Amino acid sequence: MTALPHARHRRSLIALAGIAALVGPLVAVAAPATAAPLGGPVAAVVAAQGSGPERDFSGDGIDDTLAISESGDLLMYRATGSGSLTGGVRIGTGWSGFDRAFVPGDFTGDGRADVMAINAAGDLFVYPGNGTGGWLAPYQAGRGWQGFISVFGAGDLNSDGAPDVAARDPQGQLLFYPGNGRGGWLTPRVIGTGFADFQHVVGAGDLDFDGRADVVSTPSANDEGQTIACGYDLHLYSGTGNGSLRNSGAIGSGWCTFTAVTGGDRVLIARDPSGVLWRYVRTGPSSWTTGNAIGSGFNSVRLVG
Ligand SMILES: [Ca+2]
Ligand SMILES: [Ca+2]
Ligand SMILES: [Ca+2]
Repeated sequence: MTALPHARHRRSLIALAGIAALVGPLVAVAAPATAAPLGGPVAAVVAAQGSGPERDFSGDGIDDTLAISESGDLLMYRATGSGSLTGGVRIGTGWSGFDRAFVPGDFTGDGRADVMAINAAGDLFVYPGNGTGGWLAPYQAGRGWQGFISVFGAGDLNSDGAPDVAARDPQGQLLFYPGNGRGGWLTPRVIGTGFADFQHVVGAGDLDFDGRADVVSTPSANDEGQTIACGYDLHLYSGTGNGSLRNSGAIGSGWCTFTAVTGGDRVLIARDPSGVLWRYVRTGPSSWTTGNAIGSGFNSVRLVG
């Protein structure tokens, strides 16, 4: 295990309480009438407590990797039981217009993983997965989402069974957008500061094995104008179960070279500069598997985070 990070690299995390309203994205709580799949009791489809974003789109129970090609095709790479990826299958077209796309897990509450996508105008759309590699009718679930440093599926940070979303604004605030389990939102709030300089921040499930979903960050390769040593740099923010986080220090090193990182349920998948994807599985409160190379050639696509 790594030691605690050098103080220069440590980021403060200040929980802010009592914030009633946010200056930022306007969230449309109600989905438009075109959204068909929002019915059904939430209790029947809740994910396990502490889970990260579910990413099984094909329906075989194994999380998949999604990416957008240069021509705008949405590609699904099914994973085998060992994590190795099969060839990409096109499951969507016209995705080049989305600046961001990520997997929140099952946002709509039907037990099937979904995708969120944000266009240049800041409109956020939900693409509900149909469980067999296709889609139910997409719908708009927000506006004003342009301008964030990143937006990502945070897992179920408030332990209510519904997956949540988080975003980093240019001031470094971490904003928490709780899902309502039916394809809409509960009231967002700020849950941290000092997140601007990280290269990647993702939810990856319960990494410290306390039953609550957590968040990790990786540093920029060039930090504060200097090229930093690539150590002590996968940082854990432990979820408290009520939507807030606490800084739990470094849980890995060498992560500053990765050009993309996605999180699943106690799994991180990271792309190295040569386009190879590496899979790391959290096996205990302080242990990872050795990274396994699960695919190559991913420099020509954008990973769906
Ligand atoms: Ca769903
Ligand atoms: Ca939640
Ligand atoms: Ca945890």
